[in-house]
Amino acid sequence: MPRFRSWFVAIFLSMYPLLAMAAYPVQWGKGFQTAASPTAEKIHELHHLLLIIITAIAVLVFLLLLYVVFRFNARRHPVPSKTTHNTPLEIVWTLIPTLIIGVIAFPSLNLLYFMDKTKEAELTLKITGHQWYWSYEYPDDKVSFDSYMIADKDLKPGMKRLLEVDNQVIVPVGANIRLLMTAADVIHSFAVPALGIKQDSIPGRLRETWMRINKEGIYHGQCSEICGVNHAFMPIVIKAVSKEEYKIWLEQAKQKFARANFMLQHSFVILAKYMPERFQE
Ligand SMILES: [Cu+2]
Repeated sequence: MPRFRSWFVAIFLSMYPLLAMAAYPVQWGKGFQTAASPTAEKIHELHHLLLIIITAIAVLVFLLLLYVVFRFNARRHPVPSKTTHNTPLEIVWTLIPTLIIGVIAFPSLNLLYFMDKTKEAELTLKITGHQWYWSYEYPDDKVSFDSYMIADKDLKPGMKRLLEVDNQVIVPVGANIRLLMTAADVIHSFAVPALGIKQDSIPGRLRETWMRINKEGIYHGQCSEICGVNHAFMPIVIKAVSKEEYKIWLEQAKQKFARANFMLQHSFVILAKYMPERFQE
């Protein structure tokens, strides 16, 4: 029995770092995915602060309620007080909640502005939501591609169902990356929990946020705005690699996607060329 237990502990401990580092949902996963960007770290800090405050408020209100129920019930307190106003008490119960809101508002607004944009962006990534896939564009390097989910039947061993795509977004680790978002049809929402990003992408508008990924790795996300029948099937995969690897990928991507983009841009010309005469005006 002790032997079995030590094995169990060993297996559990060896799995724990994996679970803790996962940037995707895991069985029995609780709490947040590990923060992999400054924004996500700050969101977690704010969450912990709020959790302490709301727990303290809930405990205080619960204790006050218990006190009232036991101390002032009809049996123990047959003649109720007729007091209607108590100025010092009213000042206190107005002032304390106001102070609490102030304590919450300061870090909350601070975080909101921190998430808003980055001053020194090394790279810009434009993200467009479509029904039902994402397309990505690196405007500085003239690279753009679409990213579709890998269907269940095409999954290879070790792949995560509903969370893998054919073309991953490759970005350099540690770089400030400006994210510009829009949508081509309906409202989508670009959400990657480990990076602390959740931003609606809206047709006809360009929205901005940013990310800096702390650690090399693969980060999964999903569209988080109900955008139609295949809403659940437009995942996001961001892979953070070293700056050298990124440069190599960029060169390959230019070649790989150039052909596809050329075909797309010229598809009407190509079609017209091989179409029967009667379709040509
Ligand atoms: Cu969507």
